[in-house]
Amino acid sequence: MEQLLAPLQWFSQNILQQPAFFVGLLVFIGYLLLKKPFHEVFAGFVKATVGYMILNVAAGGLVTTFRPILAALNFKFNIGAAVIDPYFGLAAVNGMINEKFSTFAGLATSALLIGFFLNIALVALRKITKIRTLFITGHIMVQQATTVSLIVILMMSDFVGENKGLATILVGVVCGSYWAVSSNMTVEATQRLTGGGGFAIGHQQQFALWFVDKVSPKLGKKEENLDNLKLPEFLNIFHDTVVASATLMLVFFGAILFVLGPDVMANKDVITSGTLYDPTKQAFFMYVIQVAFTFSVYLFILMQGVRMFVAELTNAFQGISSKLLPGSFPAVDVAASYGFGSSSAVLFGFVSGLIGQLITIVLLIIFKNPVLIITGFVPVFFDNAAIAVYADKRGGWKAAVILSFLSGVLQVALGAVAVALLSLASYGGYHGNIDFVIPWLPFALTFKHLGIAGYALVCLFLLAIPQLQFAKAANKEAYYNGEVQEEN
Ligand code: ASC
Repeated sequence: MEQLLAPLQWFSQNILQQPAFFVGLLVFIGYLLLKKPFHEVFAGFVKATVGYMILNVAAGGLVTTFRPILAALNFKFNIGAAVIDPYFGLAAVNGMINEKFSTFAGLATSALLIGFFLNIALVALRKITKIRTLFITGHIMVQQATTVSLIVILMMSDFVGENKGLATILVGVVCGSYWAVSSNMTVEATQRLTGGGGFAIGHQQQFALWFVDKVSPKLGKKEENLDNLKLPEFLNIFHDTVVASATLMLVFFGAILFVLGPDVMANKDVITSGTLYDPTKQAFFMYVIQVAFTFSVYLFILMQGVRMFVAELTNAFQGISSKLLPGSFPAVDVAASYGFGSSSAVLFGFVSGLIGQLITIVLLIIFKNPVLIITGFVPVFFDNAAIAVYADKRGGWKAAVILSFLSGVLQVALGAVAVALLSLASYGGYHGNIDFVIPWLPFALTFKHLGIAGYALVCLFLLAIPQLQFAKAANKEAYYNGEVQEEN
């Protein structure tokens, strides 16, 4: 038995718990299955692994830059702060698991594998399950499996105890069901948007996109779309993600740092890690700009790393799914949809989502919420851009503005609830994407109050959704091949 377990343990420790090598290995296997020449298999493995390592370096940089601000906020106002962004969330959850629940370290990657295979099985059985989509966005799956790990460990602690195997299965099954079902919900909307593009969305806002596709026609007219609207020229600078994120960081962290002041930021007893402000070397004003821009530097590096391994992983997964599951829809990164909308929809979504977030943050401060919520770049940009693109297509600019604004409000208000529920304030972040407030916040509460029965209920709820979609579809054949239907 020992001998049998040793290789498994080696594999778990060296590969499964090291996402960089795990992702590299997936690409390696995918390319082998695709019968690519060996030098391409090798190159794919290197790009995926190094890309992931770059992501790790950048995530570490974000945390070290943010930690002094967290410590200072805590010292001066006795409040925590959380950036609602999946990378800050990832770092926060990993920090908490390593510190408080070390038995469960590395759970997410094994759970990811279970979830991925469950998704494959659900598509293979699509005549019964009615699921047509395979979620192949690897970096998103890592983030989501990690957040869900914490939800399961904390909310179901009575049932799970210290049992890592059990927790891994619970996380894997609910993630796999969510990946399969939520991406399947985006087929019709995405086919309509792209004119039969043949893909679905596997990202962080599938429930929102389904909702947007349903309600947008009631909010406005699709003829009055954003293409016909002129935007002020200066807004164009925000098309560049570096400019957009650096400006955003400057506004947020600049304001916070000025409120904290030079004395606290130079206090050695408060700032025990990260960069301390040194008044003899630098003006405080310049220190503030430097810190704010440093966030944007790490975000840029991070996106670069993500881009490297996502490109490889998507090719590899797509290869696997087209071999194993012909006729299924790959569920890909939401950015794939942007090119099919009005050219200014992305920017419009970002701006109205940001306004929604800012107003809600101010309200939380006025009402003395114990945690300061800070806008993160990824949800406010990618979620709300996607919402505006889909909404504009079906209900014009009015639907785009209303729905991305609403999403910004919910991201902050319910994000604050999630931070409190999961005690993440002292770790500095929460996932923040719109699906990680709805449906995941109600899911977490169901786990908390009903335990394993609640867990079963959530899985059943998820698996019932494609059945309802199928029952409602007028043309059953079109349901399977995703023919564009004007209304449903
Ligand atoms: C996310 C996330 C990213 C971006 C990227 C958008 O949610 O974690 O890195 O969105 O996938 O293309």
